[in-house]
Amino acid sequence: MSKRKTLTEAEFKTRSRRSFLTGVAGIAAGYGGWRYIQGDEVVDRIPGVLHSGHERNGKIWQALFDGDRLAKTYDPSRAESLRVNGSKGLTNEINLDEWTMDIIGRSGSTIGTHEIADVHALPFTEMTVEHKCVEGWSTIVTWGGTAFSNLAAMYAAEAEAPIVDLATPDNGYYVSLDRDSMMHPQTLLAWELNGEPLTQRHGAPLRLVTPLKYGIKQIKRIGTISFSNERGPDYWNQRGYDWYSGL
Ligand SMILES: Nc1nc2c(c(=O)[nH]1)N[C@H]1C(S)=C(S)[C@@H](COP(=O)(O)O)O[C@H]1N2
Ligand SMILES: [Mo]
Repeated sequence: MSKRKTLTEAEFKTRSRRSFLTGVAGIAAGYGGWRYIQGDEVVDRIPGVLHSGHERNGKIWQALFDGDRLAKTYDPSRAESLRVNGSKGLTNEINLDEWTMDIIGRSGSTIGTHEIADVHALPFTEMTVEHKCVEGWSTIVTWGGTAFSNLAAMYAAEAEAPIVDLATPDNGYYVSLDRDSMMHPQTLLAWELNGEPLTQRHGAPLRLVTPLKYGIKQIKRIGTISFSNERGPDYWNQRGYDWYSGL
């Protein structure tokens, strides 16, 4: 029996309201609204009126999140090559043989350190999904790696924490995600792209892939994973994008 929830009327209205709000924002932006937006208070470089829309969308998506929902998957023959987009935290090449990843518990202390071989030993999954960027482009690609939940199972007690924060080794890029999204079966720690080992610019040796969120959350070159009770710093949220960034 499917556990998928049927939308109640109230939830359906909420969802319609979201489309309505998106529409209003579009009209406001198009119809001479630019001056109004420009004059509005600027929050983190994004005009306040747009920022509040982003936050509202984020809250609504989170309320509607259904852990059973899967991102659409495609036949692997549909996979295309992926552009490199975003290089924060990736400015230097690293020695992949020396890479290790630290796991930090809620107390703030390191509770584990892994070499890539530890991660490669976990069950392997491949999936062909659409990678979507907030800039408005998308590409169908095949990712290979292991479900984050397999790593989390090694830290069962700490993995009860509601938030997971991830950062590059140099802290140049960092994201914060809700536990439900991290434990979703399509959220992978990935080391392959279209059947090949990841290149450094695509995040080698290990990146996050989570097709129910925009690319901004899919951090390349993971250096630390922290279980937390509170949302940690999030690079694009600090610059005005909604924290949840759901799809
Ligand atoms: N470390 C790091 N990860 C990152 C970014 C970045 O700038 N630095 N950009 C993000 C964005 S906006 C996108 S769309 C994807 C792009 O992944 P790709 O370069 O493999 O296409 O990486 C995400 N992860
Ligand atoms: Mo992106």
